[in-house]
Amino acid sequence: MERTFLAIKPDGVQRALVGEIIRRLETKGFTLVGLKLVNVSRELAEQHYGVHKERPFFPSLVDFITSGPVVAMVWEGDGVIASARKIIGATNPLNAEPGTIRGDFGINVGRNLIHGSDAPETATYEIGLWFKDEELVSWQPTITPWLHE
Ligand code: DAT
Ligand code: MG
Repeated sequence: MERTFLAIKPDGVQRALVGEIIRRLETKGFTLVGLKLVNVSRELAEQHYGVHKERPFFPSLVDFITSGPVVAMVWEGDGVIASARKIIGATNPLNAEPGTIRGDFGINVGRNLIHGSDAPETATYEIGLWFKDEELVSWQPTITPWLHE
């Protein structure tokens, strides 16, 4: 079953959007298999955002993601990687459609509330970076027959 890594950034936690964000993924029908509150180290932040190392915004991005608690999550379901990216919305909240998390709650690219893996390879990398195997819980929701034909 496909899995993705999502993280509610410090702005989402400070703005009390944790429940709202989790609700959107839960009610869509995806399954939560990993969840923890993390004070992100600079080392973890730099590994997580390694692909952006040369970008001008990299230092402020690392400062931001290490500035307060982050809710790290792994979600499971058919097509969850691409679907979660749609639920999250465009990188710049001003371009994100209403109805998406960033479109509904954000106004600035440096405060865009949530991270989501963008492809199967990055999902695998990010899940392994943030979670130990034993922190992930495989379970079968009883609503499964009501979500899948
Ligand atoms: P996404 O988070 O939608 O996958 P990304 O991987 O391109 O976007 O960038 C990672 C984060 O870096 C993004 O969530 C916010 C920040 N960022 C991206 N582009 C930026 C820019 N032009 N100015 C400031 N921050 C930016
Ligand atoms: Mg990205």
